[in-house]
Amino acid sequence: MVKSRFGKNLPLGILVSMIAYLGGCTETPTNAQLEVWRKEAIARNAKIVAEETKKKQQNEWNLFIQGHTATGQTETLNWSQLQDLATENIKTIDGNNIIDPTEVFDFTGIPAKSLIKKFANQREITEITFVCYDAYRVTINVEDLLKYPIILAIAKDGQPIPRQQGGPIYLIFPYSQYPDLRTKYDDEMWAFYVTHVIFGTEKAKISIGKRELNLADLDQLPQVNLTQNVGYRVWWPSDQVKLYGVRLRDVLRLANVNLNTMNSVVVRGKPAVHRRITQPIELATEDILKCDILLATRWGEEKQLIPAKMGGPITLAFGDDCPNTTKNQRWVTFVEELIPQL
Ligand SMILES: Nc1nc2c(c(=O)[nH]1)N[C@H]1C(S)=C(S)[C@@H](COP(=O)(O)O)O[C@H]1N2
Ligand SMILES: [Mo]
Repeated sequence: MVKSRFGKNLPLGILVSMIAYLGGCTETPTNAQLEVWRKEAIARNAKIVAEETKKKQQNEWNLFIQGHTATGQTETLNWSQLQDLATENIKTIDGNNIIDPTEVFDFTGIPAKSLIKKFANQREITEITFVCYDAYRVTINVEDLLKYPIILAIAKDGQPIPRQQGGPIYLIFPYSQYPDLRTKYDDEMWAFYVTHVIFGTEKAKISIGKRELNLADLDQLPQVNLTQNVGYRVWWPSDQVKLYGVRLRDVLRLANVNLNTMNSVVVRGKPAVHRRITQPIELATEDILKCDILLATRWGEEKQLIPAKMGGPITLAFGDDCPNTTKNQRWVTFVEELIPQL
């Protein structure tokens, strides 16, 4: 864009045509003609603004690498770092292209293998979980990620990947090159809008104001278990499941939150949909005192820790004794933070 003497930002194209008009023509344009040009200029401008906005959204997309990282810290990759890591091209059909399932695209992206080599504490992990903006997640064996060029694509045929096609970061599998891969990792595994890569499962940790509680802290509280259907989105049994954990009210008390003055608590999970300021997951103190709202850390007959594959190590669960309005709220996975509201 060029700064015009009118003080507004005008796209170069409009300026060039204005200059061409001023210099080249002798006839005065009619009002109707001016109106057409004006409308064309507005349309062009709107298109440029829309493209800039899209580019901006993509440029602001980060990828967080967590769990058993080599440094023990979260690694945050910004868009330009992601572009530098996007060294692999994979020509393949798109598992989710229902219009023409045979159409081959040229995807450019970051090989999962290079993320492992660069950032993982490889001895500690057997699987990696990819978490998406919408709380969807997929988990893949490290062995397969090292064996096959499974990539986090950031471009498709040289163009940024639109949201409705899984962008800006889309986990893709080389189906065309390795057709057998499809039986092991079907279309469901092509994860859209990936935001986090988790090596193994993180250590349980939850922050409440300035307090941070770990698994040992939670295990000291009275233990509760539930056997019921769960409200998590994917990769949980669809029938009755046993969940073990602690009551939210006990966790809040342990963190010295005064439940007499707290109005509600906002529960934040890792996935971006669980963190929206405009649509918080907010539980009223009244409900927290009345029914079993749990932070679950274990599940199943063997009372195993909840793995990243299932949204662990900490998930939010509602007991059957909770009113429908409460238990029909989102069952938050990867719970990270409780924010008391006074
Ligand atoms: N982020 C994200 N990725 C996703 C999904 C999703 O809901 N969210 N659905 C999965 C499933 S179950 C399928 S079959 C394909 C296509 O999903 P769609 O039919 O909702 O487009 O994308 C997969 N990737
Ligand atoms: Mo699906």
